[in-house]
Amino acid sequence: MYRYLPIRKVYARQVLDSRGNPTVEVEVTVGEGVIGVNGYTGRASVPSGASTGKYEAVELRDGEKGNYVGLSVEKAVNNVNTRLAEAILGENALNQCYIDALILEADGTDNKSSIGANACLGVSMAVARAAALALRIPLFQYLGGCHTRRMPVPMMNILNGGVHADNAVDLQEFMIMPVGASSYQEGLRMCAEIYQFLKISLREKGMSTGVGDEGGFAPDLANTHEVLDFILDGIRRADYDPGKEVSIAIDAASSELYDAGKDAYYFPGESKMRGEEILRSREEMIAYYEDLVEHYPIVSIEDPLCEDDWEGWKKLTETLGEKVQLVGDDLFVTNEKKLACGIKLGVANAILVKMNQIGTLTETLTTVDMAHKAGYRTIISHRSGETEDPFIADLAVACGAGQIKTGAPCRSERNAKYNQLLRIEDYLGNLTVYQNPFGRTD
Ligand code: 2PG
Ligand code: MG
Repeated sequence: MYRYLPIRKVYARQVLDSRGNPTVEVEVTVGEGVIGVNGYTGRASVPSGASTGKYEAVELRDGEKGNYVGLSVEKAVNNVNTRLAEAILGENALNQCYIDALILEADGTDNKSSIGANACLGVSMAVARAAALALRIPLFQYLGGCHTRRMPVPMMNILNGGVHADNAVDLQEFMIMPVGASSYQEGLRMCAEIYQFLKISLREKGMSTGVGDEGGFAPDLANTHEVLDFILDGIRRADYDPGKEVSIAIDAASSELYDAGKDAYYFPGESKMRGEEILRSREEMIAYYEDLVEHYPIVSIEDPLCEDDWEGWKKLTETLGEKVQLVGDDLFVTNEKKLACGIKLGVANAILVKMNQIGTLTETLTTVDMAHKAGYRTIISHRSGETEDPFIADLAVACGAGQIKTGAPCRSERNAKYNQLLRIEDYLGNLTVYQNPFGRTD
């Protein structure tokens, strides 16, 4: 078709995310003016984290003088409409790597603090979407190629805690994975059923069924064991076999619990519920996870230790790495250099992939490639502040990641991704592959 698809227009505006905070939305128009083409406009919007890793690329916000209590992103929007537009107008949208290199050059810093990772990523995503539109192929195939057909297993967050909810649950995310399903569609149904049964169980015990930022329930439960017991109950009531058909994953998001002054992890919820201060040392944290893995069908633990504790991570990988997936989120921040360190040191065995942690599509795909080559698993992930943009659903299939983390089957910014995956599976028909990422359990 085309070899040259010029970028004709780059335009950003401020929109709202799922928490009601401003974020960047970008429209990129390509092809206008080329004979026989009237132009295609790709639109993309950028998510935002709450438990952000300290080494993430910089999300530019206006600060004190800005609107929305300082959270407005007018500077980032302006950077798209001026500096980034100038850098890429007239360039070939089909050359994503080159466009992303121009974005990096225009920013000129290591962490995108000049233009803002939110500005950079919005443009990078919108260029890809415009190119796919112009070529008239689905985004997942544009990003992944003609052999792309592996559907991800949902890592569905059905109970929220940590900084994503105002309850007493200290670990941030409790997720279910339908590893025994035979298709994505079936897996999604199983999760949605368990979600409804969990709601019934909570209601019966007089617990709140209000939801947190990612759509999971957010009751005040006494400790992790109690949370896991409720989840097991939900799985069984939905008539699934825990461990065989449905496994459990946790995101401890422990950088949020780590108290540098005390060199220990402080559990505020458990402390409140027990009426005494609960602090756990690194060794106690490792023992804590060993105990959880022994008693529950847990297959994956994300950020079990904080982002700077590489030594602890190494110990933990040696202790539990053969048994469970250990996922670096804040630890790796989707950064090629950080991941290379992890691979060299034998730390973790999987990486959580969030485009806005690094700021361009090309850098994200480079990190994913590096992980796969080293035998690390990849999980494509949303942020706790999301938008209706389902880009990561296409990205998950494109990368053949095999796992996607995008919240509960509740709140439309989460379902936008789950529903897009239904469309992709439908489109590919019975050619899709849906696999238990941890091997067969039966
Ligand atoms: C995480 C994410 C997404 P946040 O820690 O993995 O679930 O949360 O976007 O708040 O960093
Ligand atoms: Mg995380």
